[in-house]
Amino acid sequence: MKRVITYGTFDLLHYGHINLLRRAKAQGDYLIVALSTDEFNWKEKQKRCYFSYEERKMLLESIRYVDLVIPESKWEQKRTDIHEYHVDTFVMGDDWEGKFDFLEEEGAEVIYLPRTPEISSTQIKSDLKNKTASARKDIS
Ligand code: C2G
Repeated sequence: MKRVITYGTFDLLHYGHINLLRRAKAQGDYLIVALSTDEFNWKEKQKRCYFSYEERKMLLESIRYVDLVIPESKWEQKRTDIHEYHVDTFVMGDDWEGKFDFLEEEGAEVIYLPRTPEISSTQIKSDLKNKTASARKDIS
């Protein structure tokens, strides 16, 4: 059984995330998602999530491509995760191209997949903000 792992925040889950998870699963038979905790997101990525870790975890666990969700609480855990979860392949979107090649030293294949270009959680938030603002203008 080929085991794949990927990492991320997955806030405001959207089709770009699903495209990534589908292609990551296609690299093997079992997909582990290391989901950034709320603390990790704020401390390390200055991201305030709309959905809490538990809510984001529940959403991910409902996706057919995802077999296991574990917490991502620090950058450094990737090396040990490879061994602890017997991972064969590490997958990330290509916005991270080259950043995790060192995991090959742990015996994992490292794959970067093209991002889905036109969608992001940040984009969703700003679109919603603009739409609300323009809607307010229309009715005022
Ligand atoms: N992604 C994608 N297309 C998008 C948006 C995201 O392919 N339009 C991919 C990203 O490249 C990443 C995954 O979906 O592989 C999760 O994206 P984020 O939740 O933004 O994760 P990120 O903040 O990049 O955290 O240790 C690694 C970090 O936890 C990654």
